[in-house]
Amino acid sequence: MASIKGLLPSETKYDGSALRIAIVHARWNREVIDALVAGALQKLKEAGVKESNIVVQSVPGSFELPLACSRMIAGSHIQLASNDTDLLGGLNFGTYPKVPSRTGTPAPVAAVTMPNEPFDAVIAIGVLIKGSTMHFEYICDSVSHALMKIQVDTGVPVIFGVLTALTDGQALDRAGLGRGENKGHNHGEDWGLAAVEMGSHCRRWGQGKFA
Ligand code: RBF
Repeated sequence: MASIKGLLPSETKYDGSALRIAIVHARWNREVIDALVAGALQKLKEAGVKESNIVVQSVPGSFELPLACSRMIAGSHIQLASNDTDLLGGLNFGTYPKVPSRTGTPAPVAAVTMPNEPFDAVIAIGVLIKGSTMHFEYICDSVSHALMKIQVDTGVPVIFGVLTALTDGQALDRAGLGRGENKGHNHGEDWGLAAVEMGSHCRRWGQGKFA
């Protein structure tokens, strides 16, 4: 019997051409990671995200992902601020579109080029495979809570691209690398689409538009 489980594709096709997206991935379990990152990149590009607006960074393991997301989101705002003529402007978590942080310092409307825009979404990709110690449980729990906290605190969508697999086979299946007849589905593709969808929503919602 067909399973009812899973993500129904969105009826809306989101346009990523104006979005800036970061991917940060761990290097543990590299074969699976590489497939997931490739899947996410493929869907970002298919949605129109420009290559120059995609930043990819790596960290050692999944435990490092939350800090990396947090610093990259902050860094993208600082990069934006340093481009402003208003020296105190810019650090502006969760507010889209960018609005001046103060009034009274008339700054010429700068043509802000895309590579200096803050990230519209960050995709955190890691692969945790259960071993014989409690490491797995601690890392899964702390990383998922920390990633959720970052997105809620900053207002920047953090896409949860962390596989928590009980076996190598489960991890391979979820990256479309299954060794059996069925290769499985590459969840990195869903994360790329989720980043474009959430980035688009947050831009609109930040402008008070809900239609
Ligand atoms: N990182 C992962 O991304 N996936 C893993 O499956 C994973 N397993 C680990 C198992 C053990 C016993 C240890 C000590 C670390 C593991 N890490 C794993 C690395 C972890 O996320 C982190 O990079 C290191 O603990 C350094 O902070």
